[in-house]
Amino acid sequence: MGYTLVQKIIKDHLVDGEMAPGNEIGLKIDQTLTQDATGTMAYLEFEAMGIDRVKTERSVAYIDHNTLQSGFENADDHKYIQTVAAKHGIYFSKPGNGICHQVHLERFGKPGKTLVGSDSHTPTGGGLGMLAMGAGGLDVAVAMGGGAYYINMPRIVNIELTGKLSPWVSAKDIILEVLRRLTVKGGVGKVIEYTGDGVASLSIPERATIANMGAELGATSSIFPSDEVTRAFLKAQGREEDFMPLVPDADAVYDEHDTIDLSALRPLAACPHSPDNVHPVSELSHVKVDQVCIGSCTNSSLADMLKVAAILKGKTIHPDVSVSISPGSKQVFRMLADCGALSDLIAAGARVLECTCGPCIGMGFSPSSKGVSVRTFNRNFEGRSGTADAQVYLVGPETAAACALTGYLTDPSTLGQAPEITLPENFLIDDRMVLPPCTPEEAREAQVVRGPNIKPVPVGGPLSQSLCADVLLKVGDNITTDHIMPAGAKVLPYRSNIPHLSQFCFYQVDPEFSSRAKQAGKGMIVAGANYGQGSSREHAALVPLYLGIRAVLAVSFARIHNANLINAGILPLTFANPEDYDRIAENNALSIDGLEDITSGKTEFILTNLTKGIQIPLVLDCSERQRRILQAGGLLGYTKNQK
Ligand code: MIC
Ligand code: SF4
Repeated sequence: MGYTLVQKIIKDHLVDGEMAPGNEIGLKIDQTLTQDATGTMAYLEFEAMGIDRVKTERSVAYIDHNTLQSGFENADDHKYIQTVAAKHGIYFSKPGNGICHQVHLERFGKPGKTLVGSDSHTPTGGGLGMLAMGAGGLDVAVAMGGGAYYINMPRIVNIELTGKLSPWVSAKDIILEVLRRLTVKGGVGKVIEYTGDGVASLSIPERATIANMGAELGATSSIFPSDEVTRAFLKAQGREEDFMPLVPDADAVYDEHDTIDLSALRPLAACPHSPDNVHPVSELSHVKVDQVCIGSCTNSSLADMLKVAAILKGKTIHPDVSVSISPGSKQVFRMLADCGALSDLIAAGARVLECTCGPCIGMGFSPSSKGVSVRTFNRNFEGRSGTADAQVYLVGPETAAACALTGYLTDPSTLGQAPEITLPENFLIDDRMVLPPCTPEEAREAQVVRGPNIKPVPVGGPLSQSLCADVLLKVGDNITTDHIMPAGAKVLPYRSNIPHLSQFCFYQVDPEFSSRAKQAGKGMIVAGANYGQGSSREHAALVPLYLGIRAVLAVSFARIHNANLINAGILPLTFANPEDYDRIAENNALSIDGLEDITSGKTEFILTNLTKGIQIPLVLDCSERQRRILQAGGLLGYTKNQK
């Protein structure tokens, strides 16, 4: 039996476990990336491990999220990351060089390699045929130190692409179609492999758009073959030597299979407030638009920007619409400027922002009250834009540009002939904003600069035999890490300051949560299905830990958040019978016994609801290694014990 793409990469990187579905496997990691909003914590954790120099082939620290700098905090964090990176062998991509995923794709990604990044959209690298995965900062720190990265051996879903996209339809519409079919829970425990004759018609940035938004399916990763299109992209980036062909074996066996006929797709939009709430744009033409945002790690390539510029060229943006443009990288920005397209965008009335995440993470450009914002981004969770009652729609660049002109949600094919864009054969290569690390000799003397905003990482204590605590919060299905630990311009500057951050925990869900937790000193959270979907931010586990949360009882968990809870030493327990979710209410007093047996492999634990006088079976579904981590009170303690 032959291997699929992902099985081939796993086989080449397997250092622990067996490749049987569901088994925990440890992978050697070739490359890591961090961004600044999760990077400070990841590097504090790396320092706490006491390792001098990273052991990966390439580790890069990007600054792209926290660039508003409305106080000293972000700039201090940037300085910390720059100096800690230099000392420990990590490349540093300066603010202004671009969004981590776009720059990594352009300059560092390599087919056949593994990449772990402290950002959930790290799978963007799958567009180049890498096995690229998002993780919490602590897992990235371990990988930088040469430790394995652990995942459950995924089920492999083959999505076969046939045909060719029609004019005005883009890669974004393909992934929106996948989201419509599979939903935001549909990818959990799976890797999506794209094959079929339709693949050859997709450029690397288009494949990257699709792999990027596989994160919204909850998938472990998404991956494309590495073919002649990959070679041409790497050549245009001046690094053809990084190319290696990678295709699945002809007799590879997949766990699931689906087909998408690209020629049948029409422009789609994900409606508020979930990336899987997908409808044809043509059915939404009554929706009046206040704002259009173009960019983010999903749609900020040169081709995306050129398409938008060509649609807006010689026209004027609708008087009631405000348009932002954030190119994905310095390379994209300069090439846009050099060919005159930037001028077309400015002339049409677009507001050009720097090449960072910006509005995607609520870093400015929040919509007006109840405002409709049409974005080429990947997430439209309630409140994420910075405006609690905004209505955010996710679309491709062509649709976004059409909305900018008409002021309504507009199927771009109604505009007439689609513009043709031509991409240059060679891209503009200028890596001066990527600073190489110190040599090992220089590193001995190099100083790490820490500002006053950097506070110690909270560390959990060893697990006790029983857990008695009240339910401090009960929430429903699909709770995102943006609900648990919101981002945005006001909160993000405190990513390295957990005590300060703690006051914002769950504040859009229940503004009293943080003070109630501080008063109680300890507690549990009860949740529905897919708890912790969305970002990789380990702050969504570290802050609850700081607030005394010892266990989360849920119908099911999202992959990265589940790992982050375990790494923080918080028990992620699922209901043996999902209906038992209804038998626990907020403020109920609960007790879980038998936790001394956690490392014995016991999976079922009995919870007593002391308030209601009933018992409920719970399941701890984790590997032996994770049990030992929980026993030690988290991955930091566990890693230290192992040294
Ligand atoms: C996001 O898109 O939510 C983020 C901000 O990039 C996060 C990381 C973070 O919270 O810092 C992610 O996707 O992992
Ligand atoms: Fe940045 Fe948005 Fe991409 Fe997250 S999803 S990395 S905030 S651009």
